[in-house]
Amino acid sequence: MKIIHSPRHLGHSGHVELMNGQVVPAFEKPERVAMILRAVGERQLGPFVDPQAHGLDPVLKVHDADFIRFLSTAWELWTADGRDFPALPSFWKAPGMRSIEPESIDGKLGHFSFDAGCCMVAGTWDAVQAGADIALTGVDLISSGEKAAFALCRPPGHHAHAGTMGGYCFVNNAAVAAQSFIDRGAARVAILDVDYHHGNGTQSIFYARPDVLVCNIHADPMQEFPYFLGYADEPGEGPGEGFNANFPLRWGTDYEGWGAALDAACARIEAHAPDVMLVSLGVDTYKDDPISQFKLDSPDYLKIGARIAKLARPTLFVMEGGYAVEAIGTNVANTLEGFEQG
Ligand code: FKS
Ligand code: ZN
Repeated sequence: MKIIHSPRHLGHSGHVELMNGQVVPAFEKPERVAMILRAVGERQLGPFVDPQAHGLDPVLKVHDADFIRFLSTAWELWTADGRDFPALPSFWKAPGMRSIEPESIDGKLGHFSFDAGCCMVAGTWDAVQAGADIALTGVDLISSGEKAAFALCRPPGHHAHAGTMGGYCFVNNAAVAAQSFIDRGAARVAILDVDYHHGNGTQSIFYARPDVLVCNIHADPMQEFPYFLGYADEPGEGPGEGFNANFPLRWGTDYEGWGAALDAACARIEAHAPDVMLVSLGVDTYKDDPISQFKLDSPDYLKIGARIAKLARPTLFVMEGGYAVEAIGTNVANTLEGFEQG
Protein backbone atom coordinates (compact mmCIF):
# COMPACT_ATOMS: atom_id res chain seq x y z
CA MET A 1 0.00 0.00 0.00
CA LYS A 2 1.13 3.58 -0.53
CA ILE A 3 2.84 5.15 2.48
CA ILE A 4 2.57 8.94 2.71
CA HIS A 5 5.46 10.57 4.51
CA SER A 6 7.25 13.90 4.79
CA PRO A 7 10.55 14.85 6.48
CA ARG A 8 8.87 18.05 7.72
CA HIS A 9 8.02 16.30 11.00
CA LEU A 10 11.74 16.62 11.88
CA GLY A 11 11.23 20.28 12.82
CA HIS A 12 9.06 19.14 15.74
CA SER A 13 11.95 17.96 17.91
CA GLY A 14 13.89 18.81 21.04
CA HIS A 15 10.64 19.20 22.95
CA VAL A 16 9.91 18.14 26.52
CA GLU A 17 7.07 16.86 28.69
CA LEU A 18 6.26 16.52 32.36
CA MET A 19 6.61 13.04 33.81
CA ASN A 20 6.36 12.26 37.50
CA GLY A 21 6.60 15.98 38.20
CA GLN A 22 9.82 16.37 36.25
CA VAL A 23 10.68 17.86 32.86
CA VAL A 24 11.96 15.06 30.61
CA PRO A 25 12.60 14.72 26.84
CA ALA A 26 9.28 14.01 25.12
CA PHE A 27 8.56 10.33 24.37
CA GLU A 28 6.93 11.49 21.15
CA LYS A 29 10.15 12.07 19.18
CA PRO A 30 11.33 12.03 15.53
CA GLU A 31 13.13 8.68 15.88
CA ARG A 32 9.72 7.02 15.97
CA VAL A 33 9.15 7.86 12.31
CA ALA A 34 12.69 6.90 11.34
CA MET A 35 12.17 3.43 12.80
CA ILE A 36 8.81 2.99 11.08
CA LEU A 37 10.25 4.08 7.73
CA ARG A 38 13.08 1.62 8.11
CA ALA A 39 10.81 -1.34 8.92
CA VAL A 40 8.20 -0.71 6.23
CA GLY A 41 11.01 -0.07 3.75
CA GLU A 42 12.80 -3.32 4.61
CA ARG A 43 9.59 -5.27 4.16
CA GLN A 44 8.77 -3.42 0.95
CA LEU A 45 5.33 -2.44 2.14
CA GLY A 46 5.55 0.88 0.23
CA PRO A 47 5.94 2.70 -2.21
CA PHE A 48 6.54 5.99 -0.39
CA VAL A 49 4.56 9.00 -1.54
CA ASP A 50 5.00 12.73 -0.77
CA PRO A 51 2.01 14.62 0.61
CA GLN A 52 0.21 17.16 -1.54
CA ALA A 53 -0.53 20.59 -0.05
CA HIS A 54 -4.25 20.96 0.75
CA GLY A 55 -4.21 24.29 2.57
CA LEU A 56 -6.07 24.96 5.79
CA ASP A 57 -9.67 24.81 4.52
CA PRO A 58 -10.09 21.06 5.20
CA VAL A 59 -8.49 21.53 8.64
CA LEU A 60 -10.94 24.35 9.42
CA LYS A 61 -13.83 21.96 8.69
CA VAL A 62 -13.15 20.27 12.03
CA HIS A 63 -11.10 22.83 13.96
CA ASP A 64 -12.06 26.29 15.25
CA ALA A 65 -10.55 29.20 13.34
CA ASP A 66 -9.27 30.90 16.50
CA PHE A 67 -7.48 27.70 17.54
CA ILE A 68 -5.77 27.31 14.16
CA ARG A 69 -4.77 30.98 14.21
CA PHE A 70 -3.30 30.38 17.68
CA LEU A 71 -1.31 27.32 16.48
CA SER A 72 0.04 29.23 13.49
CA THR A 73 1.25 32.20 15.59
CA ALA A 74 2.13 30.65 18.97
CA TRP A 75 5.86 30.31 18.34
CA GLU A 76 6.12 33.89 17.09
CA LEU A 77 4.28 35.21 20.17
CA TRP A 78 6.28 33.02 22.57
CA THR A 79 9.65 34.11 21.17
CA ALA A 80 8.55 37.77 21.00
CA ASP A 81 8.67 37.66 24.79
CA GLY A 82 12.38 36.86 24.44
CA ARG A 83 12.18 33.12 25.01
CA ASP A 84 14.17 30.79 22.72
CA PHE A 85 13.29 27.52 24.51
CA PRO A 86 10.21 25.31 23.92
CA ALA A 87 6.75 26.65 24.81
CA LEU A 88 4.76 24.55 27.27
CA PRO A 89 1.32 25.35 28.71
CA SER A 90 1.00 25.35 32.49
CA PHE A 91 -2.16 27.35 33.34
CA TRP A 92 -5.74 26.15 32.82
CA LYS A 93 -9.24 27.26 33.67
CA ALA A 94 -11.11 25.56 36.46
CA PRO A 95 -14.91 25.16 36.27
CA GLY A 96 -16.33 28.53 37.30
CA MET A 97 -13.61 30.52 35.56
CA ARG A 98 -14.18 32.15 32.18
CA SER A 99 -13.37 30.77 28.74
CA ILE A 100 -11.50 33.78 27.42
CA GLU A 101 -8.58 33.93 25.00
CA PRO A 102 -6.12 36.20 26.84
CA GLU A 103 -3.75 38.56 25.03
CA SER A 104 -0.76 36.99 26.75
CA ILE A 105 0.76 33.97 25.03
CA ASP A 106 1.01 32.19 28.39
CA GLY A 107 -2.73 32.63 28.80
CA LYS A 108 -3.41 31.57 25.22
CA LEU A 109 -1.37 28.38 25.69
CA GLY A 110 -3.62 27.41 28.59
CA HIS A 111 -6.82 28.48 26.86
CA PHE A 112 -6.14 26.23 23.86
CA SER A 113 -4.86 23.12 25.70
CA PHE A 114 -5.98 20.55 28.26
CA ASP A 115 -2.56 19.42 29.51
CA ALA A 116 1.17 20.14 29.34
CA GLY A 117 1.57 17.45 26.68
CA CYS A 118 1.87 19.79 23.71
CA CYS A 119 5.26 21.40 23.71
CA MET A 120 5.84 23.77 20.80
CA VAL A 121 9.13 24.56 19.07
CA ALA A 122 10.07 26.55 15.96
CA GLY A 123 9.15 23.74 13.54
CA THR A 124 6.00 22.50 15.27
CA TRP A 125 3.42 24.32 13.17
CA ASP A 126 5.08 23.28 9.91
CA ALA A 127 5.17 19.65 11.08
CA VAL A 128 1.51 19.85 12.11
CA GLN A 129 0.49 21.21 8.70
CA ALA A 130 2.52 18.49 6.98
CA GLY A 131 0.73 15.91 9.13
CA ALA A 132 -2.68 17.14 8.01
CA ASP A 133 -1.53 17.12 4.38
CA ILE A 134 -0.29 13.55 4.81
CA ALA A 135 -3.71 12.44 6.06
CA LEU A 136 -5.50 14.37 3.30
CA THR A 137 -3.24 12.85 0.65
CA GLY A 138 -4.31 9.49 2.05
CA VAL A 139 -7.91 10.56 1.43
CA ASP A 140 -6.97 11.48 -2.15
CA LEU A 141 -5.47 8.04 -2.72
CA ILE A 142 -8.44 6.12 -1.30
CA SER A 143 -10.85 8.37 -3.19
CA SER A 144 -9.04 7.58 -6.43
CA GLY A 145 -9.52 3.86 -5.88
CA GLU A 146 -6.66 2.63 -3.68
CA LYS A 147 -7.82 -0.16 -1.39
CA ALA A 148 -5.63 1.06 1.47
CA ALA A 149 -3.00 3.65 2.38
CA PHE A 150 -0.85 4.53 5.37
CA ALA A 151 -0.61 8.18 6.45
CA LEU A 152 2.58 8.36 8.49
CA CYS A 153 1.55 11.46 10.45
CA ARG A 154 3.70 12.99 13.16
CA PRO A 155 2.81 14.63 15.51
CA PRO A 156 -0.23 12.43 16.22
CA GLY A 157 -3.78 13.80 16.32
CA HIS A 158 -6.43 11.81 18.16
CA HIS A 159 -6.36 13.81 21.43
CA ALA A 160 -6.90 17.16 19.67
CA HIS A 161 -10.42 18.61 20.03
CA ALA A 162 -11.95 21.22 17.71
CA GLY A 163 -10.37 24.00 19.74
CA THR A 164 -7.94 22.29 22.08
CA MET A 165 -4.53 20.60 21.86
CA GLY A 166 -3.28 17.96 24.28
CA GLY A 167 -1.47 14.64 24.64
CA TYR A 168 1.13 15.40 21.93
CA CYS A 169 -1.69 16.27 19.48
CA PHE A 170 -2.33 19.63 17.76
CA VAL A 171 -4.49 18.95 14.69
CA ASN A 172 -6.67 15.82 14.62
CA ASN A 173 -5.38 14.20 11.44
CA ALA A 174 -7.88 11.32 11.47
CA ALA A 175 -10.82 13.67 12.05
CA VAL A 176 -9.69 15.97 9.24
CA ALA A 177 -9.45 12.92 6.96
CA ALA A 178 -12.88 11.60 8.02
CA GLN A 179 -14.50 14.97 7.34
CA SER A 180 -12.77 15.14 3.98
CA PHE A 181 -14.21 11.73 3.02
CA ILE A 182 -17.68 13.02 3.94
CA ASP A 183 -17.11 16.21 1.93
CA ARG A 184 -16.10 14.11 -1.07
CA GLY A 185 -19.36 12.22 -0.95
CA ALA A 186 -18.99 9.37 1.55
CA ALA A 187 -22.29 8.82 3.37
CA ARG A 188 -20.82 6.90 6.29
CA VAL A 189 -17.30 6.72 7.71
CA ALA A 190 -16.03 4.58 10.60
CA ILE A 191 -13.01 5.45 12.71
CA LEU A 192 -11.43 2.57 14.62
CA ASP A 193 -8.97 3.93 17.19
CA VAL A 194 -6.63 1.18 18.42
CA ASP A 195 -4.14 3.44 20.20
CA TYR A 196 -3.56 2.57 23.87
CA HIS A 197 -5.00 5.94 24.89
CA HIS A 198 -8.60 6.96 24.36
CA GLY A 199 -9.02 9.27 21.35
CA ASN A 200 -10.91 11.93 23.24
CA GLY A 201 -10.52 14.53 20.51
CA THR A 202 -11.92 12.31 17.78
CA GLN A 203 -14.82 11.22 19.98
CA SER A 204 -15.63 14.82 20.86
CA ILE A 205 -15.50 16.10 17.28
CA PHE A 206 -18.02 13.52 16.01
CA TYR A 207 -19.99 12.95 19.22
CA ALA A 208 -23.26 14.44 17.96
CA ARG A 209 -23.02 13.03 14.42
CA PRO A 210 -24.46 9.82 12.99
CA ASP A 211 -22.37 9.84 9.80
CA VAL A 212 -19.01 9.16 11.47
CA LEU A 213 -18.99 6.15 13.79
CA VAL A 214 -16.14 6.32 16.31
CA CYS A 215 -14.96 3.12 18.04
CA ASN A 216 -12.18 3.29 20.63
CA ILE A 217 -10.27 0.42 22.27
CA HIS A 218 -8.07 1.81 25.02
CA ALA A 219 -6.85 1.78 28.60
CA ASP A 220 -9.59 2.45 31.16
CA PRO A 221 -9.58 6.22 31.82
CA MET A 222 -10.14 5.39 35.50
CA GLN A 223 -6.48 4.32 35.38
CA GLU A 224 -5.00 6.12 32.42
CA PHE A 225 -4.68 9.37 30.48
CA PRO A 226 -6.83 11.17 29.30
CA TYR A 227 -8.76 10.32 32.52
CA PHE A 228 -11.79 12.54 31.84
CA LEU A 229 -13.29 10.93 28.74
CA GLY A 230 -13.42 7.44 27.24
CA TYR A 231 -15.74 5.57 29.60
CA ALA A 232 -18.07 2.81 28.44
CA ASP A 233 -21.20 4.92 29.01
CA GLU A 234 -20.53 7.47 26.26
CA PRO A 235 -22.84 6.43 23.39
CA GLY A 236 -22.92 9.71 21.46
CA GLU A 237 -25.54 12.42 21.80
CA GLY A 238 -28.52 13.82 19.90
CA PRO A 239 -28.47 12.52 16.32
CA GLY A 240 -25.09 10.95 17.13
CA GLU A 241 -26.49 8.70 19.84
CA GLY A 242 -25.47 5.13 19.07
CA PHE A 243 -22.53 6.24 16.92
CA ASN A 244 -19.79 6.28 19.54
CA ALA A 245 -18.52 3.09 21.16
CA ASN A 246 -15.85 2.85 23.85
CA PHE A 247 -14.09 -0.34 24.89
CA PRO A 248 -12.05 0.56 27.99
CA LEU A 249 -9.74 -2.22 29.18
CA ARG A 250 -7.80 -2.56 32.43
CA TRP A 251 -4.02 -2.27 32.76
CA GLY A 252 -2.34 -5.59 32.01
CA THR A 253 -4.72 -6.55 29.18
CA ASP A 254 -3.14 -8.99 26.69
CA TYR A 255 -4.28 -9.97 23.20
CA GLU A 256 -6.95 -12.31 24.51
CA GLY A 257 -8.87 -9.45 26.10
CA TRP A 258 -7.83 -6.88 23.52
CA GLY A 259 -8.78 -9.07 20.55
CA ALA A 260 -12.23 -9.69 22.05
CA ALA A 261 -12.77 -5.93 22.19
CA LEU A 262 -11.57 -5.67 18.59
CA ASP A 263 -14.16 -8.27 17.52
CA ALA A 264 -16.88 -6.31 19.31
CA ALA A 265 -15.76 -3.05 17.70
CA CYS A 266 -15.65 -4.70 14.28
CA ALA A 267 -19.21 -6.00 14.72
CA ARG A 268 -20.29 -2.46 15.50
CA ILE A 269 -18.48 -1.16 12.40
CA GLU A 270 -20.06 -3.83 10.17
CA ALA A 271 -23.50 -2.71 11.36
CA HIS A 272 -22.61 0.86 10.32
CA ALA A 273 -21.69 -0.31 6.80
CA PRO A 274 -19.18 2.48 6.23
CA ASP A 275 -18.11 3.53 2.74
CA VAL A 276 -14.61 3.93 4.09
CA MET A 277 -12.61 3.06 7.22
CA LEU A 278 -10.05 5.08 9.12
CA VAL A 279 -7.74 3.38 11.58
CA SER A 280 -6.11 5.57 14.22
CA LEU A 281 -3.07 3.34 14.48
CA GLY A 282 -1.22 3.49 17.78
CA VAL A 283 1.11 0.66 18.74
CA ASP A 284 1.61 1.80 22.33
CA THR A 285 -0.44 -1.28 23.31
CA TYR A 286 2.89 -3.13 23.04
CA LYS A 287 4.13 -4.96 26.15
CA ASP A 288 7.39 -2.99 26.40
CA ASP A 289 5.96 0.45 25.68
CA PRO A 290 7.59 2.83 28.17
CA ILE A 291 4.42 4.79 29.06
CA SER A 292 1.71 2.12 28.66
CA GLN A 293 0.36 -0.91 30.53
CA PHE A 294 -1.05 -3.36 27.96
CA LYS A 295 0.63 -6.64 27.03
CA LEU A 296 0.34 -7.04 23.27
CA ASP A 297 3.29 -8.72 21.58
CA SER A 298 4.67 -8.07 18.10
CA PRO A 299 2.92 -11.04 16.34
CA ASP A 300 -0.41 -9.77 17.69
CA TYR A 301 -0.21 -6.81 15.30
CA LEU A 302 -0.40 -9.22 12.35
CA LYS A 303 -3.73 -10.42 13.77
CA ILE A 304 -4.97 -6.87 14.24
CA GLY A 305 -4.21 -6.06 10.61
CA ALA A 306 -5.87 -9.26 9.39
CA ARG A 307 -9.01 -8.63 11.48
CA ILE A 308 -9.33 -5.10 10.07
CA ALA A 309 -8.88 -6.48 6.55
CA LYS A 310 -11.88 -8.77 7.13
CA LEU A 311 -14.07 -5.67 7.29
CA ALA A 312 -13.34 -5.42 3.55
CA ARG A 313 -13.58 -1.63 3.28
CA PRO A 314 -11.23 0.91 1.74
CA THR A 315 -8.98 1.68 4.69
CA LEU A 316 -6.78 4.63 5.57
CA PHE A 317 -4.34 3.98 8.42
CA VAL A 318 -3.34 7.17 10.26
CA MET A 319 -0.36 7.03 12.63
CA GLU A 320 -0.96 7.91 16.27
CA GLY A 321 1.18 6.72 19.26
CA GLY A 322 3.81 4.09 20.12
CA TYR A 323 6.96 4.82 22.13
CA ALA A 324 8.97 1.58 22.28
CA VAL A 325 11.22 2.90 19.54
CA GLU A 326 13.10 -0.39 19.08
CA ALA A 327 9.82 -2.23 18.28
CA ILE A 328 7.61 0.47 16.77
CA GLY A 329 8.74 -0.32 13.22
CA THR A 330 8.07 -4.05 13.55
CA ASN A 331 4.69 -3.46 15.16
CA VAL A 332 3.50 -0.98 12.54
CA ALA A 333 4.84 -3.10 9.68
CA ASN A 334 3.16 -6.18 11.16
CA THR A 335 -0.19 -4.37 11.25
CA LEU A 336 0.09 -3.31 7.62
CA GLU A 337 1.37 -6.73 6.50
CA GLY A 338 -1.39 -8.50 8.43
CA PHE A 339 -3.89 -6.27 6.62
CA GLU A 340 -2.40 -6.91 3.17
CA GLN A 341 -2.32 -10.67 3.70
CA GLY A 342 -5.64 -10.84 5.56
C1 FKS B 1 3.12 11.13 30.92
C2 FKS B 1 1.76 11.71 31.16
C3 FKS B 1 0.72 11.26 30.19
C4 FKS B 1 0.18 11.54 27.90
C5 FKS B 1 0.20 10.44 26.90
C6 FKS B 1 -0.16 10.91 25.53
C7 FKS B 1 -0.37 9.77 24.60
C8 FKS B 1 -0.45 10.21 23.15
C9 FKS B 1 -0.95 9.13 22.20
C10 FKS B 1 -0.92 9.67 20.78
F1 FKS B 1 -1.37 8.78 19.93
F2 FKS B 1 -1.65 10.76 20.66
F3 FKS B 1 0.31 9.95 20.42
N1 FKS B 1 1.18 11.36 28.87
N2 FKS B 1 4.09 12.16 30.71
O1 FKS B 1 -0.15 7.98 22.25
O2 FKS B 1 -2.26 8.73 22.50
ZN1 ZN C 1 -1.35 6.56 22.79
